[in-house]
Amino acid sequence: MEKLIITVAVCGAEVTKKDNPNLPITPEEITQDVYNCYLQGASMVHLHVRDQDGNPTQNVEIFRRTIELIKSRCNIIIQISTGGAVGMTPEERAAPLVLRPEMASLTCGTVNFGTGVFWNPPDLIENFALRMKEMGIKPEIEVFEAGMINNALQLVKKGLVQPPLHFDFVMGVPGGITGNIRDLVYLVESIPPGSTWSVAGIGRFELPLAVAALIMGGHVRVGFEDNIFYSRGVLAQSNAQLVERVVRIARELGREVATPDEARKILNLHA
Ligand code: KMH
Ligand code: ZN
Repeated sequence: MEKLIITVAVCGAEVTKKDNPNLPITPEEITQDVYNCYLQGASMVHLHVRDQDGNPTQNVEIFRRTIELIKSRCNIIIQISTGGAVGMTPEERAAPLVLRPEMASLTCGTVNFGTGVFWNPPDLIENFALRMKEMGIKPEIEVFEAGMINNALQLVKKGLVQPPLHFDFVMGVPGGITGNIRDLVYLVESIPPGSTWSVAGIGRFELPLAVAALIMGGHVRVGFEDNIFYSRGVLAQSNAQLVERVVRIARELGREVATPDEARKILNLHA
């Protein structure tokens, strides 16, 4: 089986220090967390940043500083978020693409997101995909609902995204697809041959879906963006603790963990 790519989503846009005091917020805290996760075996970071009050922001300078700090510590693949937070404008969300990270997230459809709506109409998706293509940034196709796979295939038809595609199935968001294994199998069977995929299970779905991906040959995303608990009612001490658990289970299953450069080869990134 292919080596395992572990992505860590260290802070996201929604979780607060009140939810888990171990949440990294500043560029320095985020960098330290990313580095600790890298040491445990993470080869990619899905990156959001926060402003000085801890609110989600797509501010280019905060992204720039955070990316510089991370790059000064390790060679982990940096995948910035273009999802940002519910309610941000498309221009706000796309702003950090000017930093030309290796990868960026690209959600391929609109979905209810808790009490809000994560708004991704066709013109927004196509515009983001075109910018990524022009800047040589590989998209991670974020799938919150099965129909988003078909939307991604339309982008391929229009020449806006180049196969092989890399998908991330975000499962268990209230408003999106469930976190059941049955639904994961359906999503995996619905993507084109030659694609790579990872799964980000939300909350209690994180661990079972990670284990399923390990067995099915997929890749895994963990981190406070998706889940702040280690076990039922017990807060995780750090993102690294969540990464370490996946590495441990992978080893038990005989699945080797990819370094960032090995992950670059698997994902067809020009390193
Ligand atoms: N914060 C969510 C509304 C992404 O990063 O691309 C969207 C999100 C997806 O986190
Ligand atoms: Zn995100």
